[in-house]
Amino acid sequence: MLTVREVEVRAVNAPIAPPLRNSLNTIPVAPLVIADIQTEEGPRGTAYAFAYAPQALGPLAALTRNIGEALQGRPVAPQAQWDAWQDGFRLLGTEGLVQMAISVLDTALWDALARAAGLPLVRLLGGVPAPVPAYGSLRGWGPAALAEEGGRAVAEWGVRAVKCKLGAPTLEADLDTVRALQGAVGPGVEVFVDYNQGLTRPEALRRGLALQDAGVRWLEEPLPVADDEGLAALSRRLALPVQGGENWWGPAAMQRSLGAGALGLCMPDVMKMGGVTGFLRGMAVAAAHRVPLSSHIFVEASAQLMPLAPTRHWLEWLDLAGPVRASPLAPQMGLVAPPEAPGLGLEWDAAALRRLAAEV
Ligand code: SMN
Ligand code: MG
Repeated sequence: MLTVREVEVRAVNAPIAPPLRNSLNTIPVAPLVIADIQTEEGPRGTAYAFAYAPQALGPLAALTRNIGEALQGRPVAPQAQWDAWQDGFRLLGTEGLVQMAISVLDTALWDALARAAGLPLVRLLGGVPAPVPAYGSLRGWGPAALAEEGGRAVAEWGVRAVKCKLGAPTLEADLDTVRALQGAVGPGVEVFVDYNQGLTRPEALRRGLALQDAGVRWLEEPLPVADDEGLAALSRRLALPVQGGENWWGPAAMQRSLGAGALGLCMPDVMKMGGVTGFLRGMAVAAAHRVPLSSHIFVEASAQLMPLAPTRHWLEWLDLAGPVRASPLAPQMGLVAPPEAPGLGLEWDAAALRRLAAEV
């Protein structure tokens, strides 16, 4: 049995080059919170969360530190600890930064357990480190930038699918982007599109029908995450599957959406779902509904978890921690395999962390 000695929390601004763009935002840096757990017995565990907005970096680091402090002297038992956290924060609520802090601590606990066992996490959890197909999640905006980036993703990683952001003022402009990207990646590579919750119900139907005719293969977050009714109605009208889930705050939220028939495909985010524990429980929800499950960002944890998903689909290749990671990870011939190193297989580049450290 392992016992927590100390939890250390750091923050870093990892550059995103080229910046991540969508119809609303440009994100040039990834504000990351890193949690390191030192056990009494020696093994350490590490994980990171993405704060999305610079304004959230300090508060997320502080919450993670405060929640982490209470782990001192506690056993490294993430499943039991997860239930204790969900119960303990019931009055405050476990959406938003609280769930992100729980998620990163949970994942660091799992990393410590797997390192102590000398096993990659996927093996500790009873799976095999099978390679999972990855899609290239593109960062750019507009036809020219996306065609160039999409062509590069296919050439460099051998991916058989790419995803771009849409949500231009007109449908015609969105179709121009899709056609340019399709032309650049060629007919054997699937194209997915992501609206980041930006459309109205009638516009989602209008654009969805046109994108379906254009040969797009998934329509991600056309409507706000809470609009299960609108998403379910849209899903009934389209042959093009509606994708979503990166904004679920845990397995119960996932169950509500899938139970409502909102989505044909799902993609929970390990750092919003409640870490490895929440994601494992989410996999069971997807399996019960027979809905294909993809991952959202966090390539290291996703590489360990996706082989365990009964309805595994695609791993999203969008490598936010790459600039501060020492351990290599990249798709090879379109596949991402979990490394054989113990734990998540995640080692930090100490010099990069120092250079990019944020004061929090
Ligand atoms: C996305 C969201 C947040 C960070 C990176 C990317 C996007 C996706 O919605 O699905 O990749
Ligand atoms: Mg998305």
